[in-house]
Amino acid sequence: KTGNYPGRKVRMTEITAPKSPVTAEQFADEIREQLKYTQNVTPEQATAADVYVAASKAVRNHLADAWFKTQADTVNGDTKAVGYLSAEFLMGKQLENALLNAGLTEQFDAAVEALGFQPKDIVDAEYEPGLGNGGLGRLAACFIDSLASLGVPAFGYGIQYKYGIFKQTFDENGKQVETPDYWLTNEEPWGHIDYNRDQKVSFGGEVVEENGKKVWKPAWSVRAVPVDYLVPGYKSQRVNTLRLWTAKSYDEFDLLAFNKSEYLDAVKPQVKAENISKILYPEDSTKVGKELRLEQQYFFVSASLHDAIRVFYPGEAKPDLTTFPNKITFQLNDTHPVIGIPELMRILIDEYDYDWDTAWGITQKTFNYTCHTLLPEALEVWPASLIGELLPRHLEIIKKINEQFEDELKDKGVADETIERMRIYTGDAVRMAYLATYGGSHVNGVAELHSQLLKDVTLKDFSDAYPDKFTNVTNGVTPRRFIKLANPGLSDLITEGLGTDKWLSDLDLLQGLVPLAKDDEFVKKFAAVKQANKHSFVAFAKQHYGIDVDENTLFNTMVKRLHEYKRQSLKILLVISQYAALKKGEVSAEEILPRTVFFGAKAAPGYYLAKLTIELINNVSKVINNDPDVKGKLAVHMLPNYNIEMAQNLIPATELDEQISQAGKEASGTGNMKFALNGALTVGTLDGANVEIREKVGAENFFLFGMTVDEVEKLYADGYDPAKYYEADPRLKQAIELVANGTFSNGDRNAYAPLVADWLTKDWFMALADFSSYADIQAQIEKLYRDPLEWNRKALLNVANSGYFSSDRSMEDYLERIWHTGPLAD
Ligand code: H2P
Repeated sequence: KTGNYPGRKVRMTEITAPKSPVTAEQFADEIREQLKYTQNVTPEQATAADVYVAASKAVRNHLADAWFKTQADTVNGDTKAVGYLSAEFLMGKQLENALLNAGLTEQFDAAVEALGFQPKDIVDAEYEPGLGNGGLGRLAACFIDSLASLGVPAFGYGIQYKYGIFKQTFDENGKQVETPDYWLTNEEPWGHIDYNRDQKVSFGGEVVEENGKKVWKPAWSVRAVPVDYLVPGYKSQRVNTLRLWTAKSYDEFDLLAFNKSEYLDAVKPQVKAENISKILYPEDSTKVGKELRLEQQYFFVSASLHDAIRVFYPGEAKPDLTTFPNKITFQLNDTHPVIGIPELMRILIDEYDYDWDTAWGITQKTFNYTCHTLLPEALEVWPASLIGELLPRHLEIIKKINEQFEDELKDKGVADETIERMRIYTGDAVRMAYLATYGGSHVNGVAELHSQLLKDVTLKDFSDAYPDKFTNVTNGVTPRRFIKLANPGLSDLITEGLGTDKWLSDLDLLQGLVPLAKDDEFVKKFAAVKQANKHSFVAFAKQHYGIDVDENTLFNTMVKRLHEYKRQSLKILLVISQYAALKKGEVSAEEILPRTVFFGAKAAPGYYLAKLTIELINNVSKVINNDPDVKGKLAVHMLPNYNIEMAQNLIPATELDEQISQAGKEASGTGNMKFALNGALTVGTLDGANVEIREKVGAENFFLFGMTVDEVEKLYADGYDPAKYYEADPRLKQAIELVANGTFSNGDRNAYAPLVADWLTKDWFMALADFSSYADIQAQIEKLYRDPLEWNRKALLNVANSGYFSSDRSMEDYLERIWHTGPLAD
């Protein structure tokens, strides 16, 4: 194996797992040792939480040598590394995954049993870190898992937020309540804080000229301290690093102020510095904290770039940084880390004395940009005045980049009015997506359709001027966490069907299940696995949410961040119309198909309509679940605090998955992939990766409805009037009337008035226009569900044909199309 990548498919199934490094007895001793010397409890005193910490540390120790070796090979070898710069890494619980990848699962199970515990209780004792909002952060976590599993040297770089995404509960009125997520209150055994590899990050002040050189004199600095997480590859014997920065103050404590009894003032500098890594920003929230958010972005990016120079040029005072792009390639995960482009320019010019052109050459070669959205408002635009205040030198550099850019466009013969539209810096606005597109080598969208729309619409001018920069990499998910760990029953069945477990590192092998879809016995086994997962979820739901779920109903799920474009409101309107039909006796006894509908979604705290939608779902759920007329026929649950743990339990139990965003709005979706891989059928629109999923699994195994992108555009152009759709479909009219007349608000007609008004007069994402086709397709869904063998055959074909959606494949595509690197030599 060599590190020369181009064109080479990376497969590591031929690498055999390391021989189990310890026996169960030895592993139990290692846990005992950790209990004794680091937890300071006897095995008799130990609680599940103690054993969790001890076992985690024991596993971490097992990974240490592979981690050191990977680091050494990364620095000494000639394989370019990948730096994944991301404001979010939504990792999920670590222990089980680390055990799997270290090959220690069986030893662990036996060891903790020998200590008198149930393995599940130990695994459950872990507190899930919530350092991400949704798909974007989870994608980053899948990607670093895949890179390590492929043996590609990589660093994840981000922020160790003290508080991750808020914890969500609902009050007695069904409103979302946000409480801080104190994930670090207990001992966290995975992150190692490394005070000796800190970086200084500065802000504010002014730029002066000294001997003909620009010199930035910052006003204040914070200390960026790395917290290292191990990222073990599955059977690759490689362990990469996730380095999350935490902010500390250089002036911990002002003794003078303290001695004057100004106790609060004494800790002010500390608070100011530590605020930077205090909290993860909920996406799409209002303008609050813009300044702090920019501080966060610059903080982690500046620290990471300096860290990479430290790692790759150890001890060199005058490193030859023209080789930097051969050492590491940085992926900008959305616009959040884009300030890295002017920062690398500043480092090269101000700190290492390179001239502008050389610095620009290095910078452009170093960065690539992934866009994750089609909503213009989600592409960050910073006020230049704010950048000027916080990062005055960077603003100068951005200005100059923009000048150079405009000159370049003129040279290319681009028309003036086009250049006007493309400006990176205009008025008081700095457009980070434009800066990223110009400042890096490649730009990619995250599904075929999305990448096409980026080229045709969102970044059209750029794609016209720089067609070669644009490419697509369709997202993927890691089969280790989302099949093997989440769905052990299905994993065993797949292995049985294929006669090998190699599919876990080569997911295309799932294709081998296609012929088995013709084998009724196998399909029945598959159905039995689903039923067992439903059964387990019933217990999970009882334990975690205190709800009773009937496992003999269709499990129908919609879980994702709450956003109008994702159209949770379309789903709840359908549920209401189904409820109304049942109430009115419009559905004959034979036609009734008992369903349980699960929602899981967090709304950004400042997003009013999203929060009102949650409240509505909760209250619809209350009314339906307490109505004896529909008992056993329809149930609705809004599960609180959707997170990775819930996903791992709910997805394998789901039979029907909802991917119903307005066409042209969901960049990709990754939940859709997880559901298909776990044998759910999808009802969805032609949006994001749904398009490719449908192509792979076959149109006949996917419930398609709704307008296409072109139809949506045409309707916007013709003038969209949602009220027309309301009048035209009595099912829709009835559903909206029930919301408006107070059925779900104890008669209060005002409770949902803003939602109703929005539906009837605006409905920007056209839920009403798609309602009829969505409601119509339900008959088809229900008909198929009545034939369990056929339903499960199709579900199995979804599994068999979704191997493409492995994040290993996504990584291979990035390696080939963007990063031009590959695995470390053995
Ligand atoms: C976002 C997009 C998804 C995409 C994901 C990863 C921002 O996730 O909207 O379509 O799959 O990034 O590329 P989310 O909506 O879950 O926050």
